Amino acid sequence: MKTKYDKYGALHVGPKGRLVDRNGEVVALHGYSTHGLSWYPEYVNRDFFEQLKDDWNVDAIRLAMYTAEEDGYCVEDDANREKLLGVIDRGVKAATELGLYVIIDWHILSDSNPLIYEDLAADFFEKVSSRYAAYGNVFYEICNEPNENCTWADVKKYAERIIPIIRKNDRYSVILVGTPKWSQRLDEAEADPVTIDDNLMYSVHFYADTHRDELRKIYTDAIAAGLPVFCTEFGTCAADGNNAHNAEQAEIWLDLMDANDTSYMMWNISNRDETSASFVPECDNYTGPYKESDLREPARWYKKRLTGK
Ligand code: IDC
Repeated sequence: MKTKYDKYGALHVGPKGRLVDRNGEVVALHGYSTHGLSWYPEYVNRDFFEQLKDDWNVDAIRLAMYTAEEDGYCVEDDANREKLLGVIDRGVKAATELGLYVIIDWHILSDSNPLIYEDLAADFFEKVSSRYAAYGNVFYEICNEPNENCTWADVKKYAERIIPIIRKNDRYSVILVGTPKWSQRLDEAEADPVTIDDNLMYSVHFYADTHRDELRKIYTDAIAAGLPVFCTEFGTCAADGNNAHNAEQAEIWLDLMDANDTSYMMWNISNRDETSASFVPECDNYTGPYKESDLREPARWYKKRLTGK
């Protein structure tokens, strides 16, 4: 059977900021994000990804590597960094074998400004972009969520350092750039975009029980202006990853994104005891197959949304 990658090939940013395939046809990806790779590496395996692909219609995986949280890439030793690079390698190879797209996510969060660890980021993106230069299915997300004490000018400065490092190795991959305020301020990127490269998209993140019309307006204005937008993370619950699953608001969001061919990735693959996790805590099966009762409500909702079942 032909995989998504066989069908579309390497993607790039086309007219009006839309993601397009090798023939210039508009494509939107629908995926799932891992939880932190330091904490939940078990889910990064081919059998699990295959199930996401076959039973959920997922066509992309986001590998979320925290940088500053416990056991993150920047706060531990070289052995830990090698371990994380190994998990990424396993994830990229599994995704590639299955014809899935894969995002390598430099998951800043408590390190709110990507300039804090920019030297380590430069070294990391040099490593991964040289390693995966020949892989047409890899996206690089250079900073998950810039937040407190971080301006768009800071993010832009960081992007202008990291992008040339990636491009020296890999001329064609799509690079994803986070925006201020936990990846909500597309308007700031639109007012002063990164101009050194034209195969970039800007991230917007929403959590349906927290973010509503105000963020939707920022998003629709950015789309109307032709800004390339990719929703690299969303949740159906509150912004803390927990509390109520708000299916009604989540439907409004995804209908809007579908209408604009925006790609999206749901947070998160794990059995952590929180609403946004895909599996109930009692489920410690990392390869599948899964029973409906293993799934939390948002995961069941997403599966139905993507497959109709
Ligand atoms: C949350 C996880 C939670 C973890 C916390 C801090 O769900 O288990 O304890 O991070 O590491 C984001 C972030 C994402 C957050 C998520 C929910 O990108 O890392 O995950 N969220 O709070 N932005 C908005 C929400």
